[in-house]
Amino acid sequence: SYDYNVYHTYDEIQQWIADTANQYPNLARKSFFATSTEGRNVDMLTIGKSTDKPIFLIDCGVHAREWISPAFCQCFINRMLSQYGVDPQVTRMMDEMTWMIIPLLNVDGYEYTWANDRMWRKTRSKYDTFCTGVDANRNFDINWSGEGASTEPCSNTYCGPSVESEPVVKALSDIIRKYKGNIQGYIAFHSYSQVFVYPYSYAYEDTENAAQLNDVSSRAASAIQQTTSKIYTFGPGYESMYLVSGGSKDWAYQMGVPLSYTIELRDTGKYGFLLPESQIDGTCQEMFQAMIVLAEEAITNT
Ligand code: 0X9
Ligand code: ZN
Repeated sequence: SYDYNVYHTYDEIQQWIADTANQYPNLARKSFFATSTEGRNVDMLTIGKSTDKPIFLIDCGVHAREWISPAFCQCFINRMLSQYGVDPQVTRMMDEMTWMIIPLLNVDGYEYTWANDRMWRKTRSKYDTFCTGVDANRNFDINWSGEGASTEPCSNTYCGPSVESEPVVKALSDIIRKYKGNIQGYIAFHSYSQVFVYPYSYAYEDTENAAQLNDVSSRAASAIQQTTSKIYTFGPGYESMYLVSGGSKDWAYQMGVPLSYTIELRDTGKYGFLLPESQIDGTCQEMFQAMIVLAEEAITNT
């Protein structure tokens, strides 16, 4: 059976998505999400008992080198599917919400981290003679190309030649536009630094529900500490070390998603992006407890 405690290649993840949908036909559905710049398929798994409940949208693997992110999406989905009808909390999460999850968004970049450069971050689109790639988390339609993004193609935070120039960013934006009003929660999983980041990141400004976002992340962080003793911090993006323009969670919030987060998974810098596989399980355990808190908030918010 599938080993959730190792990192998998793009091909293995694609196969896993198909196998998972086949294994749980009543709880999971695979759909085409996007074709990447280099022509790879990006798939989405929609999971839940019904497909018409309020939506929780999750993406993993926006930044190629943050391997723990797609690993988390896979173990999260596996736990939801395998514990349905067994664990009452999972059953409630699956009964009351429709989960739309893209386990690996930046497929081209991810493939490149396996084949060529483990520390690659961006997509693999070529808009420049010398430098490749766009930072997918600077390519959304929120203060695009503003502070905290670079217009220089060689920069690791290059915002791209235009808004939604990246096919995977366009596809994620399209799905948020399509289900606008029905999406209660949105999370982009990144690494590293163990932090719950909520809007805004593009400006020194608080959202109308800042107190709620703060309270929810505080409770999620407590749940984590009780599970693995790991410390996660939380706060608005502008409070962290740098501003970010064109990021997905600011854009999702602006489109009406009340609970919108970037979550930075393990660790705090010892291994950084090169998090050992031995820490996948602990990361999954702790973040699952946080997801229970976030899901409950999303359910009672509706
Ligand atoms: O820079 C980013 O896109 C995110 N960090 S990462 O190391 N995963 O690349 C941070 C996005 C959250 N916003 C802020 N920290 N302001
Ligand atoms: Zn990232």
